[in-house]
Amino acid sequence: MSFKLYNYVLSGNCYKVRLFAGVLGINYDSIAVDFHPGQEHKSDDLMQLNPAGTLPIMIADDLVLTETSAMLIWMASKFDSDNTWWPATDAAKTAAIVQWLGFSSDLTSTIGEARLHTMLNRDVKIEKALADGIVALRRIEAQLTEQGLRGGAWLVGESPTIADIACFPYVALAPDAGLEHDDYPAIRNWLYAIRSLSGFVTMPGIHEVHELRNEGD
Ligand SMILES: N[C@@H](CCC(=O)N[C@@H](CS)C(=O)NCC(=O)O)C(=O)O
Repeated sequence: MSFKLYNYVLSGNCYKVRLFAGVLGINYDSIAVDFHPGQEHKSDDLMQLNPAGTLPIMIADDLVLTETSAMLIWMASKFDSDNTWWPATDAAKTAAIVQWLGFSSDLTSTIGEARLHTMLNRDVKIEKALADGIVALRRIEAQLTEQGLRGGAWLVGESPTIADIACFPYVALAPDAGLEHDDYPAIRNWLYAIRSLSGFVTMPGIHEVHELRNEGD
């Protein structure tokens, strides 16, 4: 196995890793964690591995990784022989990708929090989470519109990168939090492009492209 993943099926952050593994065609060892209602990610054993008490946790080679951005960089560096998902020698592109990796945390703390509220009844400041979530969606929409004017379909450059993988889950899952995609045409095209990637895997709340086709297509 390439790595071990402490995983929860409904977690958008765990899904980043599962999605990227699918696209890269990597097998891994998944350890299911009872995040809800069991709160197993706060157990002594898992807090020892990750004092932040969050999922996912990745064990890779001698590393224990607890930040999804680090996991995506590690996976791309190790398994993407074409170096397109994380073009390490291109200073401008990697810097732009890191900007979006940082932004993906904003998606967790806005749309992700609002989703925890609607799905798991978590006590959060829902109005603020939703308002900030809309700001985040508008920022992605603006970037994708600008990229589209240059003929591109992805957040950075001309091909998909780990920036797209990191931002995809909570944008795609926004309707779970009550934020629909209707007002964001560039986002809708981008979601479709990612869902069309070879090796794409789903999670509850995100459909495969073919599921939306009419019967007989
Ligand atoms: N900085 C971490 C954050 C991961 C994160 O927030 N994970 C959520 C699940 S999607 C979590 O474990 N939250 C803890 C909780 O809500 O109790 C990363 O990017 O990997």
